[in-house]
Amino acid sequence: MESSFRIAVIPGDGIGAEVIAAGQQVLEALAKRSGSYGFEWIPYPWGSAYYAEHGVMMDAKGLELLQNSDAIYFGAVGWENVPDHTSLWGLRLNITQNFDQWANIRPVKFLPGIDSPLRTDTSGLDWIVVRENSEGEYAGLGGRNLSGRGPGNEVAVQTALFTETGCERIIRFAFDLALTRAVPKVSSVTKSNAQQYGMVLWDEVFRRVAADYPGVETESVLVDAMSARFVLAPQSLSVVVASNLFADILSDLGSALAGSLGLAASANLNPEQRFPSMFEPVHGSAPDIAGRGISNPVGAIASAALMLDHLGLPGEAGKLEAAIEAVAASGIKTRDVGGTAGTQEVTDAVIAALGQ
Ligand code: GGG
Repeated sequence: MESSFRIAVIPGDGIGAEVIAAGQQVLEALAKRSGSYGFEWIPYPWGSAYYAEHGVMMDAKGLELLQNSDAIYFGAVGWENVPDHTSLWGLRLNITQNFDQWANIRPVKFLPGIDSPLRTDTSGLDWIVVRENSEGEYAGLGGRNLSGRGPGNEVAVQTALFTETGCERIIRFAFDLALTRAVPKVSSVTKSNAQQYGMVLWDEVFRRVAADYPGVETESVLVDAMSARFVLAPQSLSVVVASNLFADILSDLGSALAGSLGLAASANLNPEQRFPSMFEPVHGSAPDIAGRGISNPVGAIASAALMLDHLGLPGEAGKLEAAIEAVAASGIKTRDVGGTAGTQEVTDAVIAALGQ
C-alpha cells in the first residue's frame, strides 16, 4: 500500500451515525479495489450524547486530537437534549472556526433518476454554492439583556462581521473555482441595499477581485432575487458565492431543488492546509427518521468523494461519483427521493457499482 490516510470520524447525532458508517463502507471498498491506499479511522464519540455525560459537546483536547489527522469525516449535529445553538457552536462551529475552514463548498448536483421539483429541464444543470465559513453572520458577536430591564424588555444584538481579508479570500476562491468550470462565471450574493456596511464592503471587494479575472463573467445579485433565480432560471448559475448565512440558506434551497437535502455534499476547507479540512453531508441529524435505517446516505458518500479529491485522489473521487450516478439512475433510492430502499441497500448498490 502506497499511502494510508488518518481520518478522524465524528458521526455526531441522529442519522449522522448511519450515513457516516455507509460512507466508511464505501471508502473501504474503493480502497480495497485500488490496493494502493487505505484508511486509518480514528473515531470520536462527540455530540449530544457526549454532552449528556460530560456537559460539553467534545473533549477539551478535541482540537489537539483532530489536528493529527489528514481529514475529518463528520456526520451531523443537533438533538433535543441540547439547545441547537449550544450543540452547533460546541461541535461543528468549534471545529470549522478554530481550524479556519473558511471555504465551504456545496455542489448542487442533479442526479439521473432523481425527480426535481423544478419545472425546467434539469439535465446538465449543476452549480456550486461557495459559503464564506469563518465570519459574517456567524461571527458570534453580540449579547443579550442589553437593556438591563429584565424579562419583557430584553434587547439582543447579533453583529455580522465582514473583514476585507475574509471577503477577499472567499471571493478569490470562488473565482479560482470558476476557472476550472465549463462556464466560468461567478454570481456574488448580498443584500447590500439594506446591509449598508459589511455587504457594501463585500460588493466593493468583489468588483476589485473581478478585475483580476477578465475571463470570468460576473454579476452581483441581491439574495431575494437570487432565491427566485435558483427556482426560475438555474441554467444561469455556475459558481455562487455568498456570506455564511445566505449561502447556508441558498444551498439548502439548491439541494431541495435537486431532489432532497439528503443528497447534498459539502467540504469545509482550510485551503492553506495548516489545519485538517472537514467533509460532511449538508443535512442535519433528522431525529424523525434516526435509527430506522431509511436515511439517505448519498450526501455522506458524495462528501467522501470530495474528501478523496482533497486527499489527492481525484480519479478515485470520480469513480465514486460515477457509482452514485449509476445507482440513482438504476432506481435504487431512499424514500426522501421517492424510492423504497433503505440506507444499507443504497450503500451496497454503490459498492457494487464500483465494479471489481
Ligand atoms: N452536517 C451538517 C449539520 O449537522 N448541520 C447542522 C446545523 O444545524 N447546521 C447549521 C449550520 O452549520 O449553519
